[in-house]
Amino acid sequence: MKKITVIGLGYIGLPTAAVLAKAGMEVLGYDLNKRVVEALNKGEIIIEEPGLGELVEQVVKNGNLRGISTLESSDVFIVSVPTPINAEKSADMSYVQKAVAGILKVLKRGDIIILESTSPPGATEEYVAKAVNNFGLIAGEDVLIAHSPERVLPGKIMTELIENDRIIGGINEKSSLAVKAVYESFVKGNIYITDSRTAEMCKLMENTFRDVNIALANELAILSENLGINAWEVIKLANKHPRVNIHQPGPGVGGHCIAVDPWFVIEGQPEGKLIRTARNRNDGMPQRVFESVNEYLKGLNDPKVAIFGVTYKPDVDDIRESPILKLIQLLVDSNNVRVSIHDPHVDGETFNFGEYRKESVYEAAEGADLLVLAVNHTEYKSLDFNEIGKAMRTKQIYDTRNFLDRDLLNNLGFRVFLLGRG
Ligand code: SAJ
Repeated sequence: MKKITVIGLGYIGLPTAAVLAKAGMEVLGYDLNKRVVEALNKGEIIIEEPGLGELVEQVVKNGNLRGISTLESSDVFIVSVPTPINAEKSADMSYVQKAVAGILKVLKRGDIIILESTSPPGATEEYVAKAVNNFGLIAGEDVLIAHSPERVLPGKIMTELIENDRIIGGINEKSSLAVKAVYESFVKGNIYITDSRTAEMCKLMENTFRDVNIALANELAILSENLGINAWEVIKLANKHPRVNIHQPGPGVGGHCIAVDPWFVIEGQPEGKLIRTARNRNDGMPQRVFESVNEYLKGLNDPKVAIFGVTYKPDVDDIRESPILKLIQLLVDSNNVRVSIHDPHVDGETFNFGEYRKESVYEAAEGADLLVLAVNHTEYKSLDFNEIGKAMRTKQIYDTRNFLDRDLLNNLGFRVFLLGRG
């Protein structure tokens, strides 16, 4: 049985550690954050992800997974630490470098190192293989190294981790084959082998593909607003074509992946113009929504807006790179509108604008002149808009996701604005 250490117990590392433990491996979970490690050793988690809590409890209880704060000798190291983006839009590889430096302290001949963190092309060679060679062991011979990008969808991680196909890009074939054997212990999808640079680029291009497509949908929404067309109707009908799949417009693209990865592709590449334009189009959406909000509040005395949802997408507790935070920042900075916020998944203490957060939808709507449906959380589908309307000063709703039942709201006396409808 192999001893595996997972470094970085976030949305990817912890689920990976748990499924490996379930597959019968002896798994150690390492994190810099002591709170995460302490929780883990009690069989608890501090993030939201369907199915994760139960599995962690089970594998900690049966002794297959344990949290550590100091790295120990191991047969396999899986690095799944964040690779955030710098102010100048390049990858911040410092967490990866720190993880690799930690591994070198306990590394021995025959070990395997897997980089799962999303990284720019060339990173596995540059930050892992080179460090191992400099340390005095031969990368690809003494220590086998590969990039295996995670591709799971937050909210569905526990099934996608097992069912999805997996790409493994070794720095040589020997590395790829050894790493393939590790993932075969729990992956039910196909496992494809390639080189590390190709694997890095695959992961980045998957998210870039989505970003560029969302940018196209957002552009359609803006043009439709200008032209007096309903973009949602266009999308519905155009998507009847067998080879067309227009994505969903919205108030912007968030999360630590799609809003970030395209920048890694064009890092140092001035020719990546299309990708750059798409990124800017999506990043511009909070400003566009902000302008519409101002338009809908025009003429009102001391207006108040209630923002429903702050996470980067529905039914998660993750606010990283959320476009809604940008929207709130614009509203707060403008100084001419009062703001209240509601989100059932986010604790007021965990984000910058927590002071504006209200516990109930009615408190958030109290005295408001516009309710902005910013995130389509499932809970928001069944709200009592009759009661919400009574709490508001002006019955206006701006649906940025085409999520709410317009006829019902109209019948309740609401004026309904829809992003993408002219
Ligand atoms: N969004 C739109 N319109 C759409 C789809 C999404 O505006 O049509 C927005 C969402 O509101 C959200 C953002 O895009 O703000 C990203 O959401 P998402 O659900 O598309 O993706 P993520 O970031 O949660 O997960 C993505 C996935 N990548 C792909 O689908 C290609 C996932 O498989 C990756 O593992 C993950 O990135 C990652 O970790 O890289």
